[in-house]
Amino acid sequence: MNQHVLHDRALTLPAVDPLTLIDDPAGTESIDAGVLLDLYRRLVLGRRFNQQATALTKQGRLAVYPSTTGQEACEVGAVMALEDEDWLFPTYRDTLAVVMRGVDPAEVLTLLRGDWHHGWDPHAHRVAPLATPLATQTVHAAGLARAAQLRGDSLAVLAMIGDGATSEGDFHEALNFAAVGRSPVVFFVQNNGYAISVPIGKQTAAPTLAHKAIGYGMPGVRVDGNDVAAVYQAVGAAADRARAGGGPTLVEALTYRVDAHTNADDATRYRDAEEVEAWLRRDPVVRMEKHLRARGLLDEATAEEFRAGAERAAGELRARLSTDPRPNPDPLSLFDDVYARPTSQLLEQRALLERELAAEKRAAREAIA
Ligand SMILES: Cc1ncc(C[n+]2csc(CCOP(=O)(O)OP(=O)(O)O)c2C)c(N)n1
Repeated sequence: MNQHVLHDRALTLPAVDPLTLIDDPAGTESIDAGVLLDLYRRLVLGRRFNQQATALTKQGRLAVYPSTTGQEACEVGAVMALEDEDWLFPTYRDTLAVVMRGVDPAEVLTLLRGDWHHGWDPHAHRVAPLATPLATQTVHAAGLARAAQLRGDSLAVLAMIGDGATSEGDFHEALNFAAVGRSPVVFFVQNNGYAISVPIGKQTAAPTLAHKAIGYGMPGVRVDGNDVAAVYQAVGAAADRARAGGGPTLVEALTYRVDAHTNADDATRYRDAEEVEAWLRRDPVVRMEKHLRARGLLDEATAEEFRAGAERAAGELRARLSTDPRPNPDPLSLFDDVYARPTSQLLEQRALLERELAAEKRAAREAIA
């Protein structure tokens, strides 16, 4: 009888203990010292970016901001593991990851400012738009990776996703599709413990999110998401494997969102201060700084230079968002770039909005007359 072989390689269950490097002074010796310093510089920049963006919501310059304070090691480490030819597929929370990819921070915040539906040219930076519908970016990432594979392009695709979004059907379809085609995707889950107010325990019955990989036929890895060097190493290894034709990997990073879900959320309603305190003691910026100092790689002058650089970048962003002319787009342009040939439902919705806008204009004219 013909024996069908499901796998050509045995997959082992992921270790529950996450990979961590920076708690041990010798832990990062395999990573170049210049890279380690650059990772730290970017953590400092990232923390300041989060603080500045949050302040801009209070000043009414930004409509909404999903902060990654506490998650900077994930945002920085994962993106810095990419090569120029690779692609990034972020979610709404991953603004910092997009900045780290080299996109102008003011453009990155365009959507969150409410100016326009998107802010940069995805092809120029190899960065897809921030996806607000949960997990849709994972199918787009799997599709692009498959297309690149069929064209013979050597690249890796990084799809970033939250723990809550792993309950979406799209996540299942993306992992299944990528694994069957052995497509070059790294699915990077930032497990920050909550989907708004829903804790991870109510999200999945799996022992860990990394375990889910085994069911699809790809390796699953757990990493300390507050250790920038460990994230850099784990995502880098998965991306190298993807580029070399080894197929997709699921990387679960354990981290914590220190701020509320967005500035519109009150996190004290669903989590207690002790929990937040415990995670603050594992702050990714402080931990990396300690590690570098213990290894003698960071002196005070360099630390000060990094802080000053972050302060300058924050000042520039504040000035840009306060003075840049706002585009004020036509509301009907909302429908322009959805489909090449719009569906009948979309045309109906467009006509409805057109009538409502005309009625508003008439009412305003009558009020003046
Ligand atoms: C398809 C879909 N359903 C519901 C929502 C509303 N929603 C926005 S964020 C969110 C929680 C997501 O949590 P998680 O994936 O853990 O990401 P985190 O915000 O923690 O980074 C929900 C339910 C949405 N944006 N899209």
